[in-house]
Amino acid sequence: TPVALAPGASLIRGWLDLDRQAWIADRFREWAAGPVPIRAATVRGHPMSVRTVCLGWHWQPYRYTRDATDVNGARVLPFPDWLVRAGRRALADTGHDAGEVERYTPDTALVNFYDEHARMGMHQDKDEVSRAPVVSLSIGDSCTFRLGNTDDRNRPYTDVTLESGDLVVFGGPSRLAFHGVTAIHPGTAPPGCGLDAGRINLTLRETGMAG
Ligand code: MD3
Ligand code: FE
Repeated sequence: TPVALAPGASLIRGWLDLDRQAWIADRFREWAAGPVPIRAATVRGHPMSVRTVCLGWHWQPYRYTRDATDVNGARVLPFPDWLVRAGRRALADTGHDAGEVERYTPDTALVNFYDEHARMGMHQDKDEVSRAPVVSLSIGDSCTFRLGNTDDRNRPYTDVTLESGDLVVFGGPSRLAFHGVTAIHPGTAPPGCGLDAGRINLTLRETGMAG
């Protein structure tokens, strides 16, 4: 049953069972190996503490490309159909209407890995042309996720612990809200989730890019 975090933002705890979490963690290890290896993106001259591998389109701050010209020049892996279906099911399960569910065609996943020291500062996701919802899936250690508002990076905000298996859908007025990850909680990954330490977060997005 979904819990509203804010207008347009819904959380479903334990949306992924442990077997699916472990299966996705295995896929993560394959994606991370290449053709474009997982890397810390560089923002204004500094490497992020989070490491990211992309599917479909490659995110380089602050644009999407097909080739990872900031890493090794290779083309990113295609966006798999099973993630399109997962994205649609996520919208349906969080109460989005049938028309929106049918139209939703995520074409990009940003797959983030956090070690126990990694953080993500408050930011807005504005690099997509589409304003379709973002779907977030968490696996491994829990984190403190901070959801702010659309106007002021600093306040007000609500903090929520995201745990392994949790789904969050960010649409409507929450789509352009500031958000970040303020802490990882080491040792909280549940046995059987497929990750011994650290946190994986997948975000599914529609870029709105042609072709
Ligand atoms: C709210 N990732 O990749 S997921 C990101 O846990 C990102 O890795 C965080 O922020 C993570 O850009 C947070 C939750 C999330 C993702 C996208 C959003 C929340 C969002 C877009 C709009 C509003
Ligand atoms: Fe974000």
